[in-house]
Amino acid sequence: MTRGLPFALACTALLAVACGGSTSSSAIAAPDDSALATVVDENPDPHTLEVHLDARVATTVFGASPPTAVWSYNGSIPGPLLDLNVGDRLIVHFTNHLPESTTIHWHGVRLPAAMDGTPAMQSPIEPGASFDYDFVVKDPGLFWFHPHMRSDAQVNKGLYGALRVRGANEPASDDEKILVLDDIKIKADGSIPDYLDDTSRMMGRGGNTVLVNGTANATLRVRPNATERWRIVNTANGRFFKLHLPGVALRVVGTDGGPLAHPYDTDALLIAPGERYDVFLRIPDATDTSLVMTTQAYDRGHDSGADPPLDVATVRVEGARVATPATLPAKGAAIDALPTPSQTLPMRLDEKSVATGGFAFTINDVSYPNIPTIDVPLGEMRAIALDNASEMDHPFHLHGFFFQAIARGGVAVPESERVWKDTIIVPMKSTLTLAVRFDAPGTWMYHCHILEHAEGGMMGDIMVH
Ligand SMILES: [Cu+2]
Repeated sequence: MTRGLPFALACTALLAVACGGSTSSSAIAAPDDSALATVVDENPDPHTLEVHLDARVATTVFGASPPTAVWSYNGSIPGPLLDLNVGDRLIVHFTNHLPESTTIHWHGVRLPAAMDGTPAMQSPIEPGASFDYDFVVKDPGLFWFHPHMRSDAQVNKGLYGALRVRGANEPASDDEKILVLDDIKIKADGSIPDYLDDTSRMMGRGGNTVLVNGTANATLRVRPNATERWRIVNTANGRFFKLHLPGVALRVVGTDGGPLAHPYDTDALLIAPGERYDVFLRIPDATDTSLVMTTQAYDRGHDSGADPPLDVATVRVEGARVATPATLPAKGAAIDALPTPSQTLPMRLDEKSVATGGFAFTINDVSYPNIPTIDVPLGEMRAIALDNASEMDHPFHLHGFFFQAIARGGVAVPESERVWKDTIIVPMKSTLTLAVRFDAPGTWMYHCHILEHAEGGMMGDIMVH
């Protein structure tokens, strides 16, 4: 299960230097910016991935900037890829070497609540302390891990990593990449500012440097005529990516909760913080050419639509042509509708200025931790009726369960758009109703995944028992 063992060992030896494509001093002649750091599997059982992970201060170099002090998992940004198959057990021996307490939340993974890494279910892991995470992965897809304490600051400093779970009958591709998208704000001296200016508090911290797998100005190397599969996660605090690759359609075949029944093509793939998309694409049959992937303008409120497009990565077409590329997937297994819930949980999302400065983000006019815990009997269905009364989009995330969107603006979501999600955009000034079966006991958090909004109060607990 371990990929590239010698590289992982070399990374361990470097200690303070980030690995996995973040270094500009790599000895490899043609850097592959799509490579993620690896970690040693200490367990001989092929169905168990057992690793040591720590959170530590490290130094890395982003593009042409001077060195940047970051917070990292195992010294790299992103942290090492955790690569599993459905049904595998993951054991993570985690140690906190940061100067403050932390936890790890496994975003999107259906697991026992005690392993979910939230303040509701776990004591903080203090500096110098350790905790073992141990669970079985039940669902195929791309997931990610990050702290759930001061998440706005800790994720911003670099604490995030990807977790891939392969299913039994995955569609074939010629090549496969994972793209972990982020943006960071770095100053001329290479340091990450202790923000929070008012714009960051309001919109979520927007960076000035786009990162793909921890690399600024990344180059993704692809073969002419190849069918590529890209699993993409947006780990940014606040930036919505709207990916565009000139002349190449992205066929969306999966999202947060696994494969779609009805894949579709897009040339503008919108990905809010916390969301994942699984896409196939056919690379142009033109060797030694380059395409620039950009993130396009998108209005998520407060005049953000005026922000200019940014370059995300250069897609470099080179190497041996693929004569017979894999077929783009056309159809997936049907997704059954959840039963219609008989009870509804209304949630009105809003924002307001507070007299002491800054902003409060509210659910039903209250901010976390003052939002009353919602009780749901184990196994029952609920509708979550989201009413976004604010002037900006909020990506709503629920821990522990996948949900289905059943109505937008009071109009039923058609079967062709039925998917399993754990994070979904609630557009400004709109309503969205979700259906959830609460079939796992424990206290589960729900919150906006713009991390400044979550930490600013748009977060609550649901107790299932
Ligand atoms: Cu929000």
